[in-house]
Amino acid sequence: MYANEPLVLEMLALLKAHGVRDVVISPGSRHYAFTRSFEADDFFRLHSVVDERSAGFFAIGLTQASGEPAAMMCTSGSAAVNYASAMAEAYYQRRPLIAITSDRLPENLGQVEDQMIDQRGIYDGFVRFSGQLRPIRDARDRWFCNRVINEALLEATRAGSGPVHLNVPIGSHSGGTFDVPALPRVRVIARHGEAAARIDWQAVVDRLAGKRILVAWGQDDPPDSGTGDALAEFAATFGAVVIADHLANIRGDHRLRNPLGLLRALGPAKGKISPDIVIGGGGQMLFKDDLARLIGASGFEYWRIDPKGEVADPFRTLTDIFSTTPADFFQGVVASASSTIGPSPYGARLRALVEKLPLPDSRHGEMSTIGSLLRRVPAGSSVQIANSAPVRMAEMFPLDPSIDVFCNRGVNGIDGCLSTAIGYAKACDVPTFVIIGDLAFFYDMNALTIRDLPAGLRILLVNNGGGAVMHAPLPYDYTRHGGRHVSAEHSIDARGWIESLGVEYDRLDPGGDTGRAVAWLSDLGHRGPRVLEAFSDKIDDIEQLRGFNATLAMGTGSAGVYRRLRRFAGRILRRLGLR
Ligand SMILES: Cc1ncc(C[n+]2csc(CCOP(=O)(O)OP(=O)(O)O)c2C)c(N)n1
Ligand SMILES: [Mg+2]
Repeated sequence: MYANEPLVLEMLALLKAHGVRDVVISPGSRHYAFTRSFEADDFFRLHSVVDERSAGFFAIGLTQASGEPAAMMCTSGSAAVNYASAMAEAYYQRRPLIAITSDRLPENLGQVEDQMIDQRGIYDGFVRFSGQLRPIRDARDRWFCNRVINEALLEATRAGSGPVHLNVPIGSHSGGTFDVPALPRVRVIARHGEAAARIDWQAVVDRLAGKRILVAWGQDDPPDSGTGDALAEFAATFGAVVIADHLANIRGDHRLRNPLGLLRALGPAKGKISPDIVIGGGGQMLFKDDLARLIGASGFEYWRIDPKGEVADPFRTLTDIFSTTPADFFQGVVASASSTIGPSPYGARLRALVEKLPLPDSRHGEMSTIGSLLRRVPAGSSVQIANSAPVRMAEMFPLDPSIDVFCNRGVNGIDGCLSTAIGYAKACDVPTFVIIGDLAFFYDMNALTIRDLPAGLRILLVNNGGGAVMHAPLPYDYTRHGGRHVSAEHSIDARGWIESLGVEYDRLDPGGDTGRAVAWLSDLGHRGPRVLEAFSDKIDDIEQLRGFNATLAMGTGSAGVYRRLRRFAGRILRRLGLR
């Protein structure tokens, strides 16, 4: 019988699933629940070696003989340190050694606890992967430990092999029950081929055939034509559909228009709307949390395409990693798909839903000014959007397929957005439109002193007197107070600074002629940078976004409902003295 201890069960089930048979155990009671559970399973070949230095080198010998990974487990403190020399040897000899070290609970560190040192990172410099586990108390802990153990075991044998470390905090080394008759079914992550040639494409096609497939792509450079065509063909073959925000730079009918709007409108997916398989790649996704809400409960598999083969599990259902380029993956699958595969109706079904989504109305404010500009940006230009509300609002509007879109979405900073845009515009001979809020602008305003600003640089500065997006999660009764410290309310404008630099400037006030102002900004007949500062109110702006989202969530798409909601929100704000 196995220990009635979820972390022990998860560890053993995954070692077994990844084919790790040899386990070298050094004596100790801290890991007794593991030891006794290993003893209960004939799959494992157990070896007892007292000295942890010797145990490590002994395990290297096992890997030399079998060509397979070997695990070793010891107690905490100097025992764990004593694995170090064998770990260093394994690193340079490229041997798949899995060091599993017992530890005390992290909160006991430095608290006069017996046999406890800081074991995080003790093999740094000669280990491929270091995972810090935690006791499993709920589903989130279980997902986390499952992912980290999978990640370590995948890394041990990847591209030439090497040592990995899993540090296991154990609360108590006495008691415990051993009445679990079988290991649980656990999620096993597989990594397919470091080279496209090694992937069994037919097996991949068999798993995809007849399935509802959603391709969810994150921020990426515009795909080359080979990749773009391969994705389009893949979507057509399987009836798949692509959900990606503007920053993914994917164009074509297979990409859903207005993904954020669709996700808001759908709510948690049921039945025919829920995907069977989600295929992902690229970087950050603006709507990751919304997408997780949509598909979270539907039990889908998540496959990740990543040339580096890294483990990223944003929806906690990762099952397969393809270490290939997107072009290799989509071409490989399509080449093996027989003509008898009928495309599933999934893509067409979601596209039909998108057709019913409304666009935001044209009331003055941040969202409508951004929409007006995006409608006028000339084909072949680029758009650089700053973090905060603008990047979310821009998502509500369609864009000409010739326009490339960028944003510093790697870590979502409001710093440096203007500098990045100017760097891009200088190196790239296309008109560059920057959409930026006031806080992001003033943060990085000295970027405008960069010499020789590009002639095609056009900046829409949406000045709503603070950080509108900061108000989105605030409760109504705090909104009034939140202005000072949460959203850094101010009444600064940029005119003086911009004109002092000799850059052309115009302003757009509420009630002003948006069409004329936006036409001025996007007039490429003029050679030289321009800034349009559009003024609005940050609470109004965020209310418009909230109201629009609420309209979408009601699923009617009716402008009437939107107006009713706005009136309702207005009444509440007036009652609270905010308007
Ligand atoms: C360097 C950095 N500091 C703080 C934040 C937190 N933050 C995110 S959005 C935002 C407000 C931005 O306001 P603004 O540029 O005026 O855009 P708005 O939401 O008003 O359109 C802040 C402070 C951040 N992302 N990065
Ligand atoms: Mg602002």
